Amino acid sequence: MPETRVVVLAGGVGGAKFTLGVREALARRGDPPATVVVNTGDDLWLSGIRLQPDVDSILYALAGVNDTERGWGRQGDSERVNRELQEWGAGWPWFTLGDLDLGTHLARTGWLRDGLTPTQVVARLSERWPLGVRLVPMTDAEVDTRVVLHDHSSLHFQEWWTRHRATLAPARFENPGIETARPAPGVLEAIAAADVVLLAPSNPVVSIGPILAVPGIREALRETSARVVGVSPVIGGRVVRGMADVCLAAIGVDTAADAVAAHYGARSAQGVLDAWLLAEEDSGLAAGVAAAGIRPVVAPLWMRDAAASAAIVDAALAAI
Ligand code: FO1
Repeated sequence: MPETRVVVLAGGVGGAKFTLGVREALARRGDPPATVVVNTGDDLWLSGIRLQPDVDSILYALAGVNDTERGWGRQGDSERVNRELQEWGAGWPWFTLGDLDLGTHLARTGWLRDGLTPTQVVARLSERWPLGVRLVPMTDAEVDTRVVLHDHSSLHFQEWWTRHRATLAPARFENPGIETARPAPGVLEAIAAADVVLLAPSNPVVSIGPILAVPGIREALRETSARVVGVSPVIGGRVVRGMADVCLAAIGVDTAADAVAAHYGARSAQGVLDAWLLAEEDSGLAAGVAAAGIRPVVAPLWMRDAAASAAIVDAALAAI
């Protein structure tokens, strides 16, 4: 069996679960480690340190040190420093920085100040544990996601998400500076050399969206000889977690597996998808997906554990 080279576009919590499955499926097949291109739109400066939540969610999950209940941060973490920050009125009272997690942010911030690029920092962080995949940020530029409200005010995505729990109706999402951002080194080459590109079942708007908005990445997906396969983040007409339905509504996309596929679009019609994985609960939508020029693949999509996620990856690889 010839090797299958896989690239994954992924966001945070859903992306982390999916990436565990990618690692397991490819290891079992004897394929080389996947390249995981991670969303950096969630990133922020807080109390003078640089946070990269989606990078850290995937890094910690692959290292087996993630807080699986919360979906972010380190398992068994403490919050002594966080309490001090609150006492000083520093940081955000609604945003918890664990002590172990702060170790990551301090290491990252120090290396950035030493002149390393975010790509070099991610590579350095990845050296600590045998992750079994290659992690790369989507870009080295700072393109933090801003949520623009109907009164034209805007706030950082993380404030909207963690303080307001997405209850403020978004008019649109923006990544200031993304117009002049470039894909991180190696991203375009990995997509061009890939046999398969997988879009993780992450938030299509604030996780996969920013990755596709980095100039050159959408074009690379349309030009690569790889097959591009997306996994629906909607199961049975509902998003699995997070507030992706609020995000989808803001861009006029129904919370439906076929609507999200149409949003990404068929490669034969200015979009990026060759195939789309639908949950069994949504098998009735397969004809609509096919009519949009995208090959529907029905498979169980609940990522209960790494084995379930690996089965999704197997279904995606079998589809092409
Ligand atoms: N999410 C929260 O809901 N509350 C928090 O206090 C919080 C802190 C936090 C700290 C570091 C980090 O890497 C992520 C953190 N998150 C928190 C999750 C973060 O909002 C993620 O970007 C989202 O979960 C979307 O991926």
